[in-house]
Amino acid sequence: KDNYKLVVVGGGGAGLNISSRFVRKLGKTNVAIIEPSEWHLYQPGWTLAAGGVKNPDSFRRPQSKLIPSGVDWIKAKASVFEPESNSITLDNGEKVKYDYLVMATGIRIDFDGVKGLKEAMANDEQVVSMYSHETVKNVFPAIQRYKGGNAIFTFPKVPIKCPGAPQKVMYLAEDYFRKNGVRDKGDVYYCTTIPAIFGVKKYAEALMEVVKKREIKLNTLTHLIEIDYKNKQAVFEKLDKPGTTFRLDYSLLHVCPPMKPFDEIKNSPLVDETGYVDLDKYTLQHKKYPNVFGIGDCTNLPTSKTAAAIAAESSILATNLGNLIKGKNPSEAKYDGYTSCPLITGYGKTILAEFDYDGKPLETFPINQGKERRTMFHLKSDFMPILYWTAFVRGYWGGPGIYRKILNIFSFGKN
Ligand code: FAD
Ligand code: UQ1
Repeated sequence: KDNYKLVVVGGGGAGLNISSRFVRKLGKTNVAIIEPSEWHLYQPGWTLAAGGVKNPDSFRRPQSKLIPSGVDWIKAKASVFEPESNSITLDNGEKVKYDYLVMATGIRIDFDGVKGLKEAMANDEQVVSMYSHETVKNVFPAIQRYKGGNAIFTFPKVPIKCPGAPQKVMYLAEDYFRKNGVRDKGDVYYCTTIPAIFGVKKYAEALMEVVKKREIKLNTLTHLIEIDYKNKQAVFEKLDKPGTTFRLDYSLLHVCPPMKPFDEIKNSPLVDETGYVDLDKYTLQHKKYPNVFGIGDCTNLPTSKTAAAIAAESSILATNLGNLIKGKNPSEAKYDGYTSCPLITGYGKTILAEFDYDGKPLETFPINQGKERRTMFHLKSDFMPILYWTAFVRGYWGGPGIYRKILNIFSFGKN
């Protein structure tokens, strides 16, 4: 078949959620998903795997079991986009045409983006990164081998997905060091390129309390540029003093690599100057091509890139694109930028950050979520994977918005 009513590019959480919703609206054989890879990765699980809480293999499932029935799986990469003629050329040379297109290709993790990173990870078992299915399994053993010295955790230049994740793994490691009697044998460093521990004031304040209490050394505006594994040193650039670099010895180095759009997307007419799909931030409709929408990490929506954001975006997109297909108003629903980051601060402790485009907290539960809580740790580690596999990828989870409205009837006196 060469023309579909709807083509979805990308079979991550965003693409599966949207194709599930639209096969129900449009019927069998009218929706196709273009996705080259055999496996779907539940990336929010990687923090738990890095902390030794769960087995990483439990976070990977075959796409063949997830792509909704009735949706045609085109197992190829989309290479060239021609939105003027509603056409996509695949990497096998075939063409696919569509009436409507949803872009959901995610963001690329760039292991080549730090000089010496790949060599260091291949040659020094104390240089690790949870940012792929293949490498996440090496993180916890490295944490277990740590016996003292500097344990360094890095945060690259933005944008990245789940901006809380690089510090969640640090808090788990630090907690592990304490529980195993090695915490006083060295220092724990968080080296981040941004000016604060977190981008939202309420949660930044809560996290600064944690950083102080746990005696973590916070280096802001500090950018990892090179790893010299032969000398067991990491090289940083100070962003407030251009041209200044310094070296830190490490005995454990956890790297969050920089991230960027995939080349096929960046080179397409669908993106803005930064290489992300150019959308109206409220309606999720493309700014130039009205029959194109976008969702998730591949977009230029100015919110934190998370699965939680995708859940909220999915119900907005379903309403607006659903309306457009029926000849109704494609701007009916408006996205407020809702996103969420369960900030794990130790084994059994989590601050559940939830906020909108303006960095205003939008908390689901009628309690102060700026506190470390055991309930929120279980929400993240036990409930979220169930919600993800049973409801989110099947297009039955559109974010907690309606529950927030109901639950907050009871939130008298909450700050
Ligand atoms: P992806 O999951 O990256 O999927 C994109 C898909 O598109 C891929 O399958 C890819 O193969 C495909 N693709 C790419 N290019 C092409 C092409 N040219 N043609 C066809 N297909 C293509 N979020 C939370 O909400 N809570 C958390 O606690 C949380 N923790 C996280 C922890 C870590 C360590 C990480 C890495 C992420 C975390 N996230 C969290 C973020 C969340 O995982 C992502 O935001 C989400 O998975 C992105 O989904 P996506 O569908 O946009 O992209
Ligand atoms: C969420 O919806 C989601 O995606 C399914 C996540 O990723 C796994 C999350 O981490 C969070 C916190 C949410 C938001 C859900 C609730 C109940 C607050």
